[in-house]
Amino acid sequence: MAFTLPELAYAENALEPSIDATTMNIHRTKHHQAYINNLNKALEGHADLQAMTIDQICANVASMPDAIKGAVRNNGGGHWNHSQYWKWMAPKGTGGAPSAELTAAMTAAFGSFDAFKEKFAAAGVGRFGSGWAWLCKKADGSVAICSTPNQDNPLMKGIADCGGTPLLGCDVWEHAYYLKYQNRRPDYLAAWWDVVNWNYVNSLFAAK
Ligand code: MN3
Repeated sequence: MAFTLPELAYAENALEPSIDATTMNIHRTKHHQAYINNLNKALEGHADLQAMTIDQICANVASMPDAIKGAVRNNGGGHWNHSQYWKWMAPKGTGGAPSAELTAAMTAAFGSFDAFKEKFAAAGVGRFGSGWAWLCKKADGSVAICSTPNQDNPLMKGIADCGGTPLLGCDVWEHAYYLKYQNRRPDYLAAWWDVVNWNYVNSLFAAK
């Protein structure tokens, strides 16, 4: 079945002032939609791959046919990453806070919640060019920060340098912030904390 653009759980202007409505609209209906269209096109004629979930597609992309591997990596990653990104955000004041269990894991890994935020932002600011910053849960239950280029993500076995289950990811492509923040990626990342949906992050940490 063809992949489609997921509905937003909030209005396009609901993340202002952190994320402006115009950026949300273009990012979702143009950029994310293009990843979906190109993924569906790449999968045409591959019924076995079309039957997979987007999580399975990301996990197995390294073993896909060479003719479509690059397109599926870029556009399948783009679809998974953005579908989660919209869910990792919520209007300011509604996203809750890290659970006691997640806070304990972040404190064990980074020293404190504030130190986590500094290191996560540094991963985003330090990503040269386009990509994502991630907080992941490892197999042993600990958490770690990493970043990936382009639309790669930690689900991509044999491709991503980092592994684990993504708990939180931030898009640091210029299209995610340039209209409002221009070259000031650190300002976007600083404002982004106001709209993180910790309730969703907590549910991922508890589930996996
Ligand atoms: Mn994007």
